[in-house]
Amino acid sequence: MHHTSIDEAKGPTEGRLQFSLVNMQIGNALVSIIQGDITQQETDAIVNAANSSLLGGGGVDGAIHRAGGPRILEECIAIRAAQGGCPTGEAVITGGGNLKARHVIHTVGPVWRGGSYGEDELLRNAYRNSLRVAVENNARTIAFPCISTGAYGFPVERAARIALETVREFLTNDKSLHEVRLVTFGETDFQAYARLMGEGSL
Ligand code: AR6
Repeated sequence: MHHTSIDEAKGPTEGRLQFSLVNMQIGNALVSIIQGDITQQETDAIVNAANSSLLGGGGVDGAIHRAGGPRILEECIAIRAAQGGCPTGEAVITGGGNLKARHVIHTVGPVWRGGSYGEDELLRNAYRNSLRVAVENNARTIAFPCISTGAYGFPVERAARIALETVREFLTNDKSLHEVRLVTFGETDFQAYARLMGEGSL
């Protein structure tokens, strides 16, 4: 069942309002799309759009490490020592450091190379494996950024469709998650999700 609404929610984050759009129940979980800053989310876990080195970077990765403090990077370095980084489409977990979230799940989305190099499947894997790792660590609520759509150049609407489809598929079988929050940063990403939800694509 669809509930489509635009609400002003949660008050200002870093000087701008955070808007929430479209809440939809799938199984036991609420899927919500918001526009906001992922570092400010109070979900059990937030997902980082990392790279295979796990050593940090720009974009959302930089923002999470800045806001979360050095402990997150220390844990990433330990994971790297143990397993040699994180392959594309896989996910690893650390604590949340100074963040409100208890965990950060670091996943690596694909670099967009035109669409015929398995990018769709790799992006699907990044969402699915992040959800799996969240459940394995008893998270009930999780927030995602728009993985791969920044520095990695994945087309926004195509990525949004994959995100929604993968979340829906996962929630059809999972009974433990209570909320999956898709956090858009820019207006364009927010509107891509809004269009898809409006079409009833989820
Ligand atoms: N909250 C939510 N979303 C954000 C935030 C934030 N604070 N900051 C940026 N975004 P990107 P990628 C959005 O480039 O494409 C890094 O250097 C941003 O607007 O962060 O997966 C890594 O180390 C965009 O919609 O990730 C990798 O090397 C989305 O997050 C590489 O970039 C993803 O953009 C990964 O590239």
